[in-house]
Amino acid sequence: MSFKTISIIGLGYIGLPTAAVFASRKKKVIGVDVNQEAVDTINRGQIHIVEPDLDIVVRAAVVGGYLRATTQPEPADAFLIAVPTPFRSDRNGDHEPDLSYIESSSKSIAPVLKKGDLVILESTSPVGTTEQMAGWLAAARPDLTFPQTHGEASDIRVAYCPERVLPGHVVKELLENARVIGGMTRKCSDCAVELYKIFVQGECFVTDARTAEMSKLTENSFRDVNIAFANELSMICDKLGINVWELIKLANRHPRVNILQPGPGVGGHCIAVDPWFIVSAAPEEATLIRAARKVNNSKPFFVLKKIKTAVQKFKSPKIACFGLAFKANIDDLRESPSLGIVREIAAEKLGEIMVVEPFIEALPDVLSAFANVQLVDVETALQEADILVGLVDHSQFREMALSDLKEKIVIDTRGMWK
Ligand code: SAJ
Repeated sequence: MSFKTISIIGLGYIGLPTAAVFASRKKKVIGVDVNQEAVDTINRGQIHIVEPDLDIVVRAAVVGGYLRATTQPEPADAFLIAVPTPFRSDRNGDHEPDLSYIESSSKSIAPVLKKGDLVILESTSPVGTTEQMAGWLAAARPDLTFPQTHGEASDIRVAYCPERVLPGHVVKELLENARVIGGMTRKCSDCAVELYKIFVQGECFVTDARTAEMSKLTENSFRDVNIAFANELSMICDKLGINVWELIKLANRHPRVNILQPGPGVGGHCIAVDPWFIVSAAPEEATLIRAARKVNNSKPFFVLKKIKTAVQKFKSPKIACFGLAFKANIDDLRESPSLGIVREIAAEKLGEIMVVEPFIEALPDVLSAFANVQLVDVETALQEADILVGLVDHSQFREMALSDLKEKIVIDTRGMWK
């Protein structure tokens, strides 16, 4: 099968880089997004998200005439759906996946599907979503046949292929990472492998759609559980007066131990979300995965308590918060525990707050609304603050020379100022 035109539905953190790398292989790529502003930005050869090197690849793709964005789906040989799958809280405080974006994307491409097309779901999804998507497509196009009813003989091929790229390294990891490809039939998988081989240099491992869906959720839950272990250790060590970073370093010298790093909590839009998809599918069985989520969600409150204790030592405390991003060396503030902590100390009026975040130019709205919060540079924060709170281990913060700290209280949630 030859793929002349490839359409990517959803031009966000995954869809846009994917569209651009297909285009860089001289494929005609049609990017589809409901956000007109994003579409216009891309068509100017610019990007609406921040990711190293992505601007160069997108500009080249648009200028070369290989990538074009639109709000309306058009016919193509392959469709990749890369839209968000958020969750909504249910009555028990657990979380239900929200598949409405996948549903609306499937319904929007259904009218332009033709015999022989391939549809791939890339969005992180609960087990069974690919079959559900195929069901939506089949209901909208009774004139075409689909794998769930016609197996290998179907007109349309359907597969699930999760992305696994690390924000901040997306362009490199898209090319180099191995891919798990779960077709609804063997032919569906083979067809999807052929598509990804256009740019993927890593290995493509074939499985069924449900295993591929679970594989993505498992990878992020594995990380969440392991970070929860580190975060729990940090709270235990605080109680016992032990330096958790030294402890982890020592324990990790054991040949079969590899503990991750504690922090102020787990942020981003993947690791703090995906485990809930497993919990919601198997609530009675997923006890460890649920507990890990709770441990990680509790960590910002532990940090807040530390700050509240520290401010009591000063009449009018000045608190410097180092970092707002959800992790080191990126500008992404989404689901950031650090941002949540700063917002809380601002709302509780614990003192004058100085935020140092070299990756942003202005405070986000949730903070600029507070009169007691300012964005400052490292020097001002170090000179003026009574309390230094290390929230994000940006390289610049790690390398800071912290000599004159006599009167200051240091709360280092990342172990960067050892
Ligand atoms: N974190 C810690 N301690 C650690 C490692 C991370 O506290 O030792 C925190 C980070 O500070 C951050 C959060 O965890 O707040 C998540 O960061 P991350 O670097 O672990 O992961 P993400 O969310 O940037 O990307 C993850 C990756 N998944 C895995 O590593 C298993 C990536 O490969 C996935 O593609 C991505 O989720 C996704 O899109 O699902």
